[in-house]
Amino acid sequence: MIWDTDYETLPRTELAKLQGERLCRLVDVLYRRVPFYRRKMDSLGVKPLDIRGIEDIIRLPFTTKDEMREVYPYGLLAVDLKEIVEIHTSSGTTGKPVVDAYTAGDIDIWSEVMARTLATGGTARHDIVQNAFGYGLFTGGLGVHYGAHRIGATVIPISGGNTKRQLAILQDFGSTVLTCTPSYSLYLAEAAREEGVDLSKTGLKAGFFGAEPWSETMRKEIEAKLHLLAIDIYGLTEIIGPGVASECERQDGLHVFEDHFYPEIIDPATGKSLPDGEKGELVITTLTKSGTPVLRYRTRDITYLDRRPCACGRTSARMHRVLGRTDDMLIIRGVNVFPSQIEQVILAVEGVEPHYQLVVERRDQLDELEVQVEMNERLFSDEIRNLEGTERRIEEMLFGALNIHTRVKLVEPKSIARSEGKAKRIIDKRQL
Ligand code: DLL
Repeated sequence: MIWDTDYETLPRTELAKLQGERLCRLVDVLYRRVPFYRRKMDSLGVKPLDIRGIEDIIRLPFTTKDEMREVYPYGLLAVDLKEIVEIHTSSGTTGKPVVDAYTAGDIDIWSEVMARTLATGGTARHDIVQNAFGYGLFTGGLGVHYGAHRIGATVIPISGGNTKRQLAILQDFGSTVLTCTPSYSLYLAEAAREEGVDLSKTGLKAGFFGAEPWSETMRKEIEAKLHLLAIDIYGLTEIIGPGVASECERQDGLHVFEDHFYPEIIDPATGKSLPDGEKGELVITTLTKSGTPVLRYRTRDITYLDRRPCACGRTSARMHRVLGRTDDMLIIRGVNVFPSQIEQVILAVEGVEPHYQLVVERRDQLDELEVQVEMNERLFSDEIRNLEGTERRIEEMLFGALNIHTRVKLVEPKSIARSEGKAKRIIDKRQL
């Protein structure tokens, strides 16, 4: 279902015009009100009047996460602090967190783009949304919450974790929509099986999953185990939280809500713009936000864009599901490897679970990658199981896909830690 036909199906020429107008206004505001951006523009010799349409965006400076951290906490504010009604931050696990400060108008935009997101999977007023994204400074919980309110659906703000309670609520309240990370949805499915809860008998019909990378194979697994339509949703704290892009029912790329967030793809090494269809780093500019608007933010997420029309009728550019992150990319003996490529291979193997971890070590100057994959109960208890044979077979499949040798280790069911939020897939011991 299309939430806002006026904007979501706007002809592309009109969309470009609107984006151009919004960009000009944004640049003018940032230059006048935010010294951080004025300095950056001055250093490139660009003035607001040089920007006349959306095509001029490539003249503007990029913004990186490190630069944002340097001006923590309020250096990116484009309005008076008294205009701010809510603040979220990134987790800050690798340094100072990045701050997203919302005005009432920004919360309104967030509610709108999240309503568009939830509507893609058919969420409507009569739906009951079990929101298992974490509430708090993380944007997942409140983002979904505002979107569900805008639609008029019933939201159950259960937040992440407490898996038994999730299952009880799911059955007692007849939740029809589930929102959480893809890895947590599989953990829920596993817990349901153990508790004897038949998920095909619940009211679930759609699930909105994101905040971490997942593969097409993982989607199939989630859809089969939870008996719902699984929609990939994308966003990041620096931009607004979830609500930047979402798949439609066709599940063929994520529609970027381009009237609010302008996407570009660049070569991460040179910063040069890349054409549609070519893989590179996604860069986003917020066209309408007031509190902490962002110019050409380098997301570090790798994807590509497709501006061809979608069968659903929306006219916005679609981004391919995130292929990996520039900083999650493992370089193993000179070969670039993304965890998603490994996931795609192992989830196609009979007898293993969608729970895995990658351990990288350096021995005698050589990188070694160990892929730990959980066996399912059947393989684990099978007396004539041929674990070594299975391990070698997966190693061969991985070699076929990645062209590097890995060591595959089948581990006992439940031995890999489950996460209520984002899964931790990589343990890189090389830095120790
Ligand atoms: O994860 C916002 C969000 C909440 C998105 C709920 C979707 C659902 P951050 O914690 O700032 O914000 O993390 C942003 O997570 O740059 C991506 O690397 C990754 N990410 C988010 N959605 C997806 C997705 C939220 N659908 C970072 N697929 C982003 C792959 C994703 N990666």
